[in-house]
Amino acid sequence: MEVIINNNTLALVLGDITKQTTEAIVNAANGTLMGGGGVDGAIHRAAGKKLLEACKQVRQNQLNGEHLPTGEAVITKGYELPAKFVIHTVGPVWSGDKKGKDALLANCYKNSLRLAVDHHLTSISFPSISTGVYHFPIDKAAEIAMKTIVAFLQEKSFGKVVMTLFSEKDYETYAAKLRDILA
Ligand code: AR6
Repeated sequence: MEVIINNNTLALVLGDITKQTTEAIVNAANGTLMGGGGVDGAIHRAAGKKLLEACKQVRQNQLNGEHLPTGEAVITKGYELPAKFVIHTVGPVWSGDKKGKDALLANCYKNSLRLAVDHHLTSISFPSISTGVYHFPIDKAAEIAMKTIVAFLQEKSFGKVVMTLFSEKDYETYAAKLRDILA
């Protein structure tokens, strides 16, 4: 599915984000930035060892050794990936007190897009942040992601945003939300 919003393209695709050829891909990381399972593991495997080194540098130089807070984003090169850059963000974990989690998930998309703009990038691919190991309900997550991206594209002259879904069910959920928002 592909729609044009204010001269920008928003595409939903079924596939593997490590294969995407947008200038940047977004990683659903954890605060340590030291890799993990799911999409994070796939990105680190495909990018090669230098990505972990770059993440260590970011922790040291930009975060004073601390974890990347939930909802925030940092950028590294993409190394062996087709994408030139990886934007790492940390989604909220769906457990305990759910208050404020919607806003934190929206921040992941907003801050990743802001970082892409700051680096003069014109294309970016997102995975479905927080809906794997972090258990954010997909229906809610899809609505937040699509609303945030559509609002951004309505405001800005950016280029192309690709939402990369890893299962047909996820793809259908995001597509239905996007159709609702644009109706
Ligand atoms: N391409 C696109 N999407 C993918 C890929 C891929 N190659 N692999 C998985 N997905 P998750 P989270 C989908 O668990 O919920 C990690 O261990 C997956 O099907 O990767 O934000 C981190 O280190 C799901 O729809 O991320 C963190 O500790 C979506 O990506 C934690 O998991 C997100 O699932 C982050 O959890």
